[in-house]
Amino acid sequence: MSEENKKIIYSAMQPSGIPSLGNYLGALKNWKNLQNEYNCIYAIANMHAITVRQDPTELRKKTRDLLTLFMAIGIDPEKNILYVQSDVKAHAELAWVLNCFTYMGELSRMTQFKDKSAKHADNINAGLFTYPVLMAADILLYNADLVPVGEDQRQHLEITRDIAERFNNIYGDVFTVPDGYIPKVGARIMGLQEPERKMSKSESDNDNNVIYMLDDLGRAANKIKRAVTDSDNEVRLSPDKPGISNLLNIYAAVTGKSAEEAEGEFVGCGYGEFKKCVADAVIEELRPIQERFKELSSDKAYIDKVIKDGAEKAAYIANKTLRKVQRKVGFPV
Ligand code: ATP
Ligand code: LTN
Repeated sequence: MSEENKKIIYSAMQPSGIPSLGNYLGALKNWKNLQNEYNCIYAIANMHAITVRQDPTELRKKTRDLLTLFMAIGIDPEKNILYVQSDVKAHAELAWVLNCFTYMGELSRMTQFKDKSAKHADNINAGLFTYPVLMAADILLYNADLVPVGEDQRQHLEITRDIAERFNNIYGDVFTVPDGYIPKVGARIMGLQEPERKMSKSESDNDNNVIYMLDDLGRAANKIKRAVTDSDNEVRLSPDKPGISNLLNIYAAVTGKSAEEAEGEFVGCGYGEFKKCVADAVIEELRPIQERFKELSSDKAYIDKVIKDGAEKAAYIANKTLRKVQRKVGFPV
């Protein structure tokens, strides 16, 4: 299919920490797999990241590291657009306009807002509240058809669609109304120590709960071996076996199988042996990514160039949409 006829994929990730295995299996792995079939645009959502306090030096480093990791996974910056959100001013400008088409009531129903304000009770800022509006601006600026994300972002995609439709109803067909692309397996990886809560790169107090993509591989294997399970020693999927079900999901997502296929492979297998198989699969997935990350990180000039080129390509598309919106609402453009 020619480049012009391909559908547009857009997604972003916050540089709020080193990505977790959850980020990888829920989002990044798909991002890589989609790059041949679609025109893909992937951003580092550093404007979203400052909705919770960040150390400035650290944030700059995490931003570069995340972009480097995108490439280490195999996302090609020549075929796709990789860029840093704050490099493209149109995001902030469109977010303001969309704020005026979003209701307080709908924002206050967002579960991520409720969770984050409970966690950061000393800093419930307006940015945290309007976070989904900026996310809608991200997606709508690029006329995205599909947005590959994990399960936790489903509600934010719904509000994006609502905002787009509301705007289109008033001004005509300005925005493409996007669909989510949520994987069947891996869309919600749970913590290894708290399998009833999602694995999160920045919200965990217990290091053993999360596998970070750049973890020492021996350490990653140990985290899996220490993962919380239960006492009946049967490897099967069940809502009352959240730890084992999570490990089965991880294994399935890494190997590209369904959760049921994975379950079938381990019938009659003890927990020790099962955990070893999961650990081996995860490690073999992470090893080449870590090696490539190390190589790429040493080429500072190349990363600078990818960031600069990405910003230019993204701004070109974003500015076209922004100008259209500004004309529609009556700004003198
Ligand atoms: P934070 O902990 O800083 O809030 P996060 O780890 O939840 O961040 P995001 O940057 O908000 O990650 O999300 C990046 C992508 O990873 C999103 O598409 C999100 O749906 C996906 N994702 C995050 N956590 C998981 C998880 N545990 N399982 C599957 N996908 C996930
Ligand atoms: N809120 C998202 C990150 C994000 C995003 C986006 C995802 C910011 N802008 C646009 C998809 C499309 C999250 O994963 N927490």
